[in-house]
Amino acid sequence: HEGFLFRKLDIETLKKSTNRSWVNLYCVLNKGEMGFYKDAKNTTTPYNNEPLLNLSHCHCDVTNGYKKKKNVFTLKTKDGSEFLFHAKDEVRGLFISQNISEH
Ligand code: I3P
Repeated sequence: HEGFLFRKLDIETLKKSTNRSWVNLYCVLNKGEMGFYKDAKNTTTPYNNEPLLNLSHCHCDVTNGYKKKKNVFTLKTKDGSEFLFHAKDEVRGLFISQNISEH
């Protein structure tokens, strides 16, 4: 599974992140890990050199308090970071978050 999603880093290792803008990233879900790339054609160099995210230690939530956009789900990581992901519609948001949660 792969595709573009807008992503915002809300909390970085338990602290409010300083880089708070939405970034359109090419997200690749493969073997229980998620990688983030600026460009769909180049999935060898990750965005910001971020390591692959091991999804078995992550938690998704579609019923979060974010009100400014619809179809936003959160992903909490093991190290206490929290991403917001903006999906194009509700079905896609549910589908993606379920896929993430299955790992
Ligand atoms: C951020 C950008 C985000 C916004 C965030 C801003 O500014 O406008 O879209 O989040 O607000 O800090 P910049 O691009 O200059 O970093 P929302 O879209 O969720 O409002 P925030 O700091 O209240 O999260």
